[in-house]
Amino acid sequence: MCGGVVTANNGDNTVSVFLGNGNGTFQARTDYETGVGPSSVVAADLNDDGVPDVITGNCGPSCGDFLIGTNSVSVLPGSGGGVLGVHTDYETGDSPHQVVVGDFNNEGKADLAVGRVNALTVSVLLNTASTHITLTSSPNPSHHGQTVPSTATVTPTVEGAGTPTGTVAFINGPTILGSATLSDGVAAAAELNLDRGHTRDYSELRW
Ligand SMILES: [Ca+2]
Ligand SMILES: [Ca+2]
Repeated sequence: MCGGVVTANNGDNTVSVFLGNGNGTFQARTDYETGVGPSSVVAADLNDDGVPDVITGNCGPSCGDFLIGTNSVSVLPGSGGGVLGVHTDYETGDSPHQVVVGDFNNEGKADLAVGRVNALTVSVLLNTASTHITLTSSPNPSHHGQTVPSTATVTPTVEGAGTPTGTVAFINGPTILGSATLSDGVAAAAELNLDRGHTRDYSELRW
């Protein structure tokens, strides 16, 4: 991929993606639906999967008589090659005209700041994307001294957030029992030895 251009199409409720050919020319556009009335657009990787996502500000008549927006921002997750997924809309309050991206609470995830024209206000939308972890072990319950293979499945809580990567640490209180690297969102731990008295899945899990 050689860069590209994305436009906000206020009257059509879409964005258009024009992929570059690397020589200053572009391929034919592909349109993707947004919330009502996109009036500004920016591209940034919000879900940290290495692929740019597209964000639009959807400003209504308060930003211009001809605008039809609904006071929201739309987020369209990128899946690579300029392809965008289904938009998710977030309410912003009146006149959300321009959107910028930055980590405004300095915790490692990109957030949005929206300049609201009539309100003379900047509204910040913090990135709350997270993961859900399911842990299975067998045999369960186990006997003292018996090794217990365990598997952690990590899924994103936000649609289109991509497959989690990293390392899962299986812990019991302050004790790390083992660890495993995620592959397609699944970490299969080496067989773990549990102390006497543990009869169920471990009480904590970090990744
Ligand atoms: Ca992304
Ligand atoms: Ca942040």
